[in-house]
Amino acid sequence: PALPQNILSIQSWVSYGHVGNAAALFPLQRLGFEVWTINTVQFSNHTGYGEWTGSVFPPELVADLLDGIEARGVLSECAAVLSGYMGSEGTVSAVVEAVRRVRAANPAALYCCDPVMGDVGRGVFVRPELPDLIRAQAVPEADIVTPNQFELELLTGRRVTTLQEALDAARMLRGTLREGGPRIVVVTSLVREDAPEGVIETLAVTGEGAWLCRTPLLPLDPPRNGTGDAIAALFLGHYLKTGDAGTALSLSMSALFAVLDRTHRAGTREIQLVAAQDEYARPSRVFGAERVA
Ligand code: PXL
Repeated sequence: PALPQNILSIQSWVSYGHVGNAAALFPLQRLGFEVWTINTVQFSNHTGYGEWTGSVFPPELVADLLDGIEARGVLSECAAVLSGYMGSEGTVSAVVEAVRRVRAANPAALYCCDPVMGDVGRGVFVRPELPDLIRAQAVPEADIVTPNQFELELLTGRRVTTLQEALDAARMLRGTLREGGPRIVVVTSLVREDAPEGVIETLAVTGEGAWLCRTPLLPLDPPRNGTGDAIAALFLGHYLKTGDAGTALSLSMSALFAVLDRTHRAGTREIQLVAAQDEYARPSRVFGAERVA
């Protein structure tokens, strides 16, 4: 039997609940991947609670752990690198350096960068110097980027209120991704003026075209942290498995909807990532991805 593919995931860790690696690890394992986690922080819980305990790890830890992995002689077997929330300037450089080292061992390795910067309503919630660094250093190394609508606007300097504006901005961002890779932009949490009421959309733009996946908008208040982290992991996993962005979009959003639907019904603050485990590979309700360009 074929061995599982390996994904290096560099993100935060929380003891309680699900954000960062604690939102990415289990869905990817449940899809059959081996995940090499490097944790950039360990907090008791996500910062959305307003208080937490724990530590931010020094950025040098990323290279140190990668040294140890490399010493196992397995770096060339790394199929992809995934990064999310980056707490400091040092983490951005450390992640970019890790991507370069993985690519030196396996030139075919993909880098999926979730450019976590902020959200509609909350504004920028990372340190003010991070958006420029992510745009200048991380995005040009990426094969897949997964901004939400707010981050797409911040990365491109464009307003996005219609499907056409979303397509234009996504194509503009796509042009700044690494040459030679698949260059996929996935825009999450798209709420546009010219969409039907009561839905939330996710848009995938590649060199072949664009696909839109529409899922029911659930009343989740307060917003459920970790949702974007889970989407990036699920999309990367399904893309590695299928090699098709439209299929990966449909499967990952169908799985995510199942997680949020359970969360809504359970009424919990944390996303129901474990309870929804049977939905990752074969979602019970499939939302198709419609070709829009
Ligand atoms: O979901 C992004 C994220 C990542 N890591 C930590 C967080 C959050 C969001 O709240 O608190 C520690």
